Amino acid sequence: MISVNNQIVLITGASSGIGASCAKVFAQAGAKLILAARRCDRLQEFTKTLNLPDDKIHLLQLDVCDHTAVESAISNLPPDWSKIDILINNAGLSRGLNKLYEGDFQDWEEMIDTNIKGLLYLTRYVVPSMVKRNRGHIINIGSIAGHQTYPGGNVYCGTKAAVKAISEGLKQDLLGTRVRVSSVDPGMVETEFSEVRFHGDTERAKKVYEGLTPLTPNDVADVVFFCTTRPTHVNINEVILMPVDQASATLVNRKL
Ligand code: NDP
Ligand code: 8X3
Repeated sequence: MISVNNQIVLITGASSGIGASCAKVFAQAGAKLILAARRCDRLQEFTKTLNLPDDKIHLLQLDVCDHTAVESAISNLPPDWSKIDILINNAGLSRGLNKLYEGDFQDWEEMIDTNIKGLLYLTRYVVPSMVKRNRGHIINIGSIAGHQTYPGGNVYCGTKAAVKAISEGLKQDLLGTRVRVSSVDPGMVETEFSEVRFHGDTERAKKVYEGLTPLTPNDVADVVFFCTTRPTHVNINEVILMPVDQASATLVNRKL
């Protein structure tokens, strides 16, 4: 196992769920964290719980969909923070569960802009420096939804299938460098994900996890950490992890 002590880890979507858990796990291992999200107040509150000295934490209020903002955030990092070792492309969301032919254009734009274009922007601005230094690791948070499509999942599943293809493409394009790429693809994880999907309908969101034991965001963060701490000649390409209570995107064991 290699150490991430003092490595610079940029996590998008660190104000909640899987991103916040990744921040905790890497903080405990001594990494220096750049945490990004749109909700700066949430990020600041969360950061207090990490109890890190100032030289171990740098916050970015960032909408990953904003191409110019991503460019500016990365190119204006203070010199001590500019050499990113690990990029965790986690920011993402689902919106709605409508049939495709009844879909909402704004929901589509949001998912495509965040899950695909946002991930691409971060990758485009962070990876060149990794290639130059011949070191680094990109972790893309994909999903079981990128492997299996489910009713109403249409566009969200499409974005996660794109993440899968982008991770594979990036791995090929990085061949000949020491830069690593992993896609970590979870099944059901209880976070704010379903609340966001159902536009704040908490009752409907709760039902998604009712009667089964979902993954926790920490379970996913552990796998991300595992990928980054393998010996430097090892690349974990893809991990699919699911709750024991889930057998496929749609087949779950629910005791109600
Ligand atoms: P949460 O809703 O709990 O967290 C999503 C995070 O993404 C938040 O921190 C949010 O921060 C951030 N985010 C969303 N849009 C943007 C944006 N435009 N710019 C910057 N940050 C953004 O959900 P999860 O933790 O579950 O989701 C994390 C990732 O995991 C997503 O990519 C999701 O698709 C994936 N995933 C989730 C699964 C699940 O069952 N929960 C399963 C498989 C994959 P803020 O709103 O402050 O910007
Ligand atoms: C989140 C998992 O199955 O709800 O990516 O789409 S699922």
